[in-house]
Amino acid sequence: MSFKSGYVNILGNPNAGKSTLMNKLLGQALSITNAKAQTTRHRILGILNGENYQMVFSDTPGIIIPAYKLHQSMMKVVNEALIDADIILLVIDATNDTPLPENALVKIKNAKVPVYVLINKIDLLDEKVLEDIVARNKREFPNSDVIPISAKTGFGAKLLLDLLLKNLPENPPYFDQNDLTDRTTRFFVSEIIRGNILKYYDKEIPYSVEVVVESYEELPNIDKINCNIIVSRDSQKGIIIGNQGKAIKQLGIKSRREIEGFLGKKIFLGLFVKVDKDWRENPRALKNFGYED
Ligand SMILES: Nc1nc2c(ncn2[C@@H]2O[C@H](COP(=O)(O)OP(=O)(O)OP(=O)(O)O)[C@@H](O)[C@H]2O)c(=O)[nH]1
Ligand SMILES: [Mg+2]
Repeated sequence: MSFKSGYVNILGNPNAGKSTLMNKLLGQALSITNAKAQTTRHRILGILNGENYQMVFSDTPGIIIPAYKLHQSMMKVVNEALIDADIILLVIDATNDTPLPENALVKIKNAKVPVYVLINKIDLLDEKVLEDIVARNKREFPNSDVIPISAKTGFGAKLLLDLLLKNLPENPPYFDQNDLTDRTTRFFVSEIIRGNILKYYDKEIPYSVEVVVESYEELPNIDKINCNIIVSRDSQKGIIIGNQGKAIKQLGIKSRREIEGFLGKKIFLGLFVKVDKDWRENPRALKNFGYED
């Protein structure tokens, strides 16, 4: 049998459940997820390897109208994902009827590749409401399959994977068949810490923070990792550290455990807080932190 391979790019509004869906389809928690919007800031590839196929999923940042340079970089990778997709998965949050920004909607509707419209979070809906939402989306996307799913419970995931496999183009694999992602261990370490910051801090902190791995030393029984937590203002530094360092200590304990689970290895984790005013607007800082120009 011939080999099938292609890019399946996951797009949609912030908080629609894109990262949860990719993790479910991969059977692995690769991308961080959170109830707060704008969790994902990069394009993250998750690769599903089968005997005769390789599905290259792209998790992408939620589509927004950019307010600062960080957002512009986030939307640049969304646009790239719109262009290089073999198949587009448009994830719609059935519990939130905020429309997509018009320019993105037009691009998705005019895409030359199959677009599957996934009505997500149906575990939170009753049937009648769901029927209305499906009907509305069928009118809006007459050329697409509209599929109800729950990325959280996995409802619809098997059906979706079968459909994707059927529609995947014939191609040799794009990546080594042992690869699970294009991202490095350092990237996932910093994302796990940022994920915990999203979980344990609120107000403006989740949107003002970046995490950078400063050093990573692999020893036989333990990895020694030092990370900088970058914030935009002095007052945020105090919040991250907390009264007598209690908050950052908790953050370190939770993050260490999660990273150890991810790596299957013991780690030492050092966390340091640095202020870099307006890093979200500074092209040099953004480049240093791995964002596209
Ligand atoms: N009940 C329910 N919750 C879901 C489902 N899918 C996602 N969620 C929740 O919705 C929130 C957002 O999920 P994410 O996967 O982080 O959403 P996202 O689209 O990647 O968000 P951004 O990266 O911010 O654009 C999280 O709290 C998820 O647990 C679902 O099918 N059912
Ligand atoms: Mg996400």
